[in-house]
Amino acid sequence: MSKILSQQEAFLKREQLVSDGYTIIPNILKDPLLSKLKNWSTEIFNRVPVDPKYKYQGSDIHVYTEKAWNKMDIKADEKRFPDPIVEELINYPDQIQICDEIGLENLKPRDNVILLSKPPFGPPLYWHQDFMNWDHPEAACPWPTVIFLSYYMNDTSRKNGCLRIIPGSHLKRDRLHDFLPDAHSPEIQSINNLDDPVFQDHPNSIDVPLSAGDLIIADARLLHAAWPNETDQRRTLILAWHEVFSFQTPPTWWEQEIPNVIKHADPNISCPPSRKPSKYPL
Ligand SMILES: O=C(O)CCC(=O)C(=O)O
Ligand SMILES: [Fe+2]
Repeated sequence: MSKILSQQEAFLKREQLVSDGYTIIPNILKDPLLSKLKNWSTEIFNRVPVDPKYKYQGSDIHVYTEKAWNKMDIKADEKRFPDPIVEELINYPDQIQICDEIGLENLKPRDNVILLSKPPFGPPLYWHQDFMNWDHPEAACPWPTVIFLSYYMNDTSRKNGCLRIIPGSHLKRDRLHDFLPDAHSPEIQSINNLDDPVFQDHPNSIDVPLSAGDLIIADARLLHAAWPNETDQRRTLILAWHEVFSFQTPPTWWEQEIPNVIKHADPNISCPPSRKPSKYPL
């Protein structure tokens, strides 16, 4: 099988994911699956109205693999349902190959995708991070443990609401950590003023404009947001959460120090989920 990335390129992507909290591999998802996903998501968004609660995320539609769905005991509705296309995306051969080339060991998809839309002239998305285990020593891992793999269905730019990130914020404390409400909580969803600090510009933020089909991989702890959509075209994102490197085993390629809090963590420790950074990031 021929490589997608050279060894050097794959190494640099991995370094970027570890130190900046994200990496981009251009042009991974191609036709026919890209067009199929575009049409499939457009059809869903034409059918399903957005609850105003989700106005900043633009939508909140979770679609499951048939296998995951059959293990769950919930009734399908327009916002939660199974579809075989999810399996097609999660098992997309070039995506699996690229993750392997980068060295993402023990990669475990959560077997669903989240459809996030930004309708024409939709508002910005607030700053947030999506990690849910901040009280656990896992939060101190210098390597990622939870990542999203995402594709935008359209080319994105500042004009139509591209992603914004604060590189390195998955490992380093930022003043935002001290006042942001929990991601996607009623508190942040009910903000009604676009001048609120949760939307403010940040001196270290960078725009992440992408082309449709580019793969972006990011650490769940990374602070991110999105610009408003100032165009008359919908901007759609398909995001799949994955676990990676089972805690507390470091990547086989890890050469740096392993923090004591991870080395000496009780392997049976269990902590209630928390979206709020406490001790970490330092
Ligand atoms: O809309 C985007 O570009 C990002 C969405 C996101 O980060 C989220 O909904 O958690
Ligand atoms: Fe997010």
